[in-house]
Amino acid sequence: MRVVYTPAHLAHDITIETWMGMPIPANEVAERAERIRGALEADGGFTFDEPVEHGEAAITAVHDAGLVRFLEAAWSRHRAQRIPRPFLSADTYPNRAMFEGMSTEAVDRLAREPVQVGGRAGFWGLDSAAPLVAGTYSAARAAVDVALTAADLVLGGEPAVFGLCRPPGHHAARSMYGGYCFFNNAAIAAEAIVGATGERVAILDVDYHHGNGTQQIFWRRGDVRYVSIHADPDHDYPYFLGRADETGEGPGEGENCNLPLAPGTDDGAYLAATDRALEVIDAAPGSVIVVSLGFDTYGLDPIGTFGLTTAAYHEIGRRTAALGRRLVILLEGGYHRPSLGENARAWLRGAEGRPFDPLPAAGFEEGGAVAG
Ligand code: Q9C
Ligand code: ZN
Repeated sequence: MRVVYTPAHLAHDITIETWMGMPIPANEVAERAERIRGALEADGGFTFDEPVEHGEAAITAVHDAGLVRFLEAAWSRHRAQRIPRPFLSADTYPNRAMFEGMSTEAVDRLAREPVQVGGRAGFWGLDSAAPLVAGTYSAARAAVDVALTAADLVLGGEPAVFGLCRPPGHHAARSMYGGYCFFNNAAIAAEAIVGATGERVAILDVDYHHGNGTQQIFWRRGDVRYVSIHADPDHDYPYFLGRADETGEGPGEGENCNLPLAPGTDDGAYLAATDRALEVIDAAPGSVIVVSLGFDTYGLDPIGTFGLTTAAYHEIGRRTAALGRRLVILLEGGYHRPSLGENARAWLRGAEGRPFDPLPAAGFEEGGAVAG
């Protein structure tokens, strides 16, 4: 399988994030992508391509240009304001109750994008889990190029390509970043594929978290079917979206399918949900699936509660490919660093119909995670 990778992700050099008001060691770190690259290199069955630069038009096809401008300038504004913090995080978020009783027109007129960057980060951001540093914008742009290059390779005839995107994307909405995500790599790729083929495209999101951004972007779209398996938002981030009764509106009615699962979900229940998700995808025409692939469903993941095993990833990859559609597979989350390489290798080998044999030399320093 071909893999699109660039060391440009290293510029998004994150060591600390904030969680519920306190600094904690960052989860979405550069080591994640490097672990996966190392395992795929060691496998020998993967070849690596550098991304091709695609420019801004593919991004503004799904994102507000104001978000792009904010992210581009945010670090220089942070520096210019001499904010004594190692990364940018918002000072205020515009809770909708701040405007209670004011008309939509009044709010549009009065609640402009703030001038100071602590307010601007709240205007464009969802939460404090997406710290922004000097190299974040260039890395996020490169992740988009990784996704678009993977899509190009598939449109050129490859049956399945893996885009090693970092930072991830599925929490980023049209006009919002958050949840470690800045640009929605999968949505940008799906939009580009619709544009290039005129076909319908399906997105299968198997990250542990609901891809609120992808859902929002395609909510009214009849040509992109979004199907997501994730932790029930009654229990986990992003809390406000991801329920089964969110089915889309207008031309998108029935094109959004959420399959929330209980905390602690294991292989059996997850594979049953996978079969349901694949049925929903199979029921609409189209020849390409964009996969938002997260490994935070793994049993040892530090922020997820599910109990998936490496063997399950091999099987999910196998079943996804068995639909017979071409796959643009893009990395989202997954934070148990020692297992990421083997889990990615298992999934991708499954998608190629190859067996999975654990690499003896790749043993997980922090525990025998191969069996989960
Ligand atoms: N204790 C992705 O997986 N909350 N984003 C973290 C940590 C934010 C996850 C809480 C989770 C965002 C792409
Ligand atoms: Zn996630």
